[in-house]
Amino acid sequence: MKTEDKKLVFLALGSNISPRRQYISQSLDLLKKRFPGQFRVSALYQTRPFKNLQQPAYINCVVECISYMRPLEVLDVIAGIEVLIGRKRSGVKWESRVIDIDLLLWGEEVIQFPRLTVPHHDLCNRDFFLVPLLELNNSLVHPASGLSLAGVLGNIPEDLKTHPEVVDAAG
Ligand code: A4P
Ligand code: MG
Repeated sequence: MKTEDKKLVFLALGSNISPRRQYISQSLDLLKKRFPGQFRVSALYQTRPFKNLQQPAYINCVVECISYMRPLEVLDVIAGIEVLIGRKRSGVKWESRVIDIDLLLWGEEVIQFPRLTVPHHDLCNRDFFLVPLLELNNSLVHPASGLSLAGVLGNIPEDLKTHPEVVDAAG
């Protein structure tokens, strides 16, 4: 294994089907097994559905971990975990989901494959990604634009805000 294959990556998790915390926690356990070593998890945030769609509220969080895999291997790993947790895709865009795991950042790289775009294509519009991401590291910059993600968060328009609130232990 070459040291240049070692990357600091950020993954986002979201669930809006009950029991949301259980699906998140099971996904985190499975991710931890696939990404041994450094593994930091943000608080869990309750968020309103993005773009005010008529769907249940989400729980979102972000994980910082080390990957020794290639980006497309990581995509396959997270898709496999989604299936293990019970995600079924009906093909409907933005349907409710037991778990969605997205790859937000891959070190400071910009990656473009037919089935993978990193940074996540909508990172700059989604406070439910940015708030937990910045909780873990508030000096992150967007690898493509060089803009500070804290500044990007401050520019999200009102109609896209999901108002993340930390969920307490009982939530
Ligand atoms: N793909 C490309 N780039 C990536 C990446 N960086 N990370 C491809 C993960 N996947 C990536 O994703 C479709 C395909 O995107 C994958 O097969 C992969 O090859 P998917 O998970 O199958 O479909 P999806 O997640 O349902 O995509 P969709 O419908 O565009 O949903 P979004 O955009 O992910 O949004 N509101 C709140 N508050 N919190 C949420 O977490 N999530 C969504 C889902 C909507 N509203 C939300 C939340
Ligand atoms: Mg996804």
